[in-house]
Amino acid sequence: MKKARFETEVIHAGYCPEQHQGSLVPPLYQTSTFTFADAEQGEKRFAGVEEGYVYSRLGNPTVKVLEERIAALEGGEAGLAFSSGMAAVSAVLLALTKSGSHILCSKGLYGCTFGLLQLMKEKFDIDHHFSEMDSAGTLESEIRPNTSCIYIETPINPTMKLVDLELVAAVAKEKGIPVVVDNTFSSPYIQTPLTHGCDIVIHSATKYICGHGDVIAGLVVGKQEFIKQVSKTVHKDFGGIMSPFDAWLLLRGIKTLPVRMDRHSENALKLFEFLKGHPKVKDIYFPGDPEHPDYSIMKKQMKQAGGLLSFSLHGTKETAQHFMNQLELIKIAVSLGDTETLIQHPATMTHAVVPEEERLKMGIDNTLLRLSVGLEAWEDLKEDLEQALDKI
Ligand code: LCS
Repeated sequence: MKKARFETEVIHAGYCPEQHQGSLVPPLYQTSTFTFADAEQGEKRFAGVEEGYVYSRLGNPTVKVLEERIAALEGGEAGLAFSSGMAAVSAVLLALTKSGSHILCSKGLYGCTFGLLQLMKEKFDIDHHFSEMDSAGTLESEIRPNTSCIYIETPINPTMKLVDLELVAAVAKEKGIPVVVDNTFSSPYIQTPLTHGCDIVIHSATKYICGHGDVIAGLVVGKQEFIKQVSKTVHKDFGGIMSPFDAWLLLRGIKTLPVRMDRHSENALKLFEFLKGHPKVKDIYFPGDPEHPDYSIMKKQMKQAGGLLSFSLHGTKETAQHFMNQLELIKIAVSLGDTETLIQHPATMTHAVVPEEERLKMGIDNTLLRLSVGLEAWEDLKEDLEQALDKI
């Protein structure tokens, strides 16, 4: 199929009905294994001299459609599906490092990614450190001879700080170091890191890609050679693969990604405008805020500001918790990118594993709250926030 516009690719990329009895929707190949016509065919498939499916941990037709679709959307050569975002993160980091390696990271990361880096350090002597990544000079001075990859979240969970992808990619290219970007917060509709010179994209597909809060999944996009290497090693042998049913649900969810993202972003902007001037709100972090320190980066690399914002309150941890408890429509839950608006308290939830000193350095204080703005009528969300703020 010829390359089409994003809104068309989310619906069609990677799938050809003629190859599946004309089925409009990709069929669910809910099978663990595939039969061979004869023993010789089995031998050839295992040897890789004949194309075809063998066993669903090594590949599955439903999952394959999703892998091809996400690769098309991110502008990459190939995709690979995982059982969770963390399975994708750990597979990529294990593929790119070895004992004694060093990983240079953006200043903040999702709590479990932080936990994984700790584990890699303790078990495998794979070191890391956090960088502001705010100038070529800073980056050049922080890259070590054993730096084997640069790992970025932008926007950073949950502080909403941004990293200039072109700046990092340019320095990394000169040094021959791959740049990995966790694109979960933006989805490919808002930001495509590969088109800014980065090498590998990761998604917790649990979030916007799924969009409906009913799947845990991960996706990786990169060069054919890298994806093949991961699929033949960590993916296959550690086995954190995606189930066909989850791929089928994701193929359904992803079709509406552009429509949903537009609405998430519009709703988030409305709530930002309401919260920004509110006397009980101490600080607000939203990339669409013209006063956000990284606003110019947002304009450069993101199509729109997205559906997430964080804000802190005047008061203490208890004030933040009391505020959350007053909400009636907005649900208290981790995860993000769902149709429902969700609020969470990073210091005691998503980033509870990060030691307090490190957490504060990342910019996560005890009153910081993260709002994943859903698809409800923004007026209802605003009224809910308003009545809860009135009670603190
Ligand atoms: N990367 C980012 C940026 C994330 O936010 C998450 C999960 C992951 C990776 C891991 O993905 P998972 O294995 O859960 O599919 N973030 C969560 C969050 O902020 N709240 O709950 C989970």
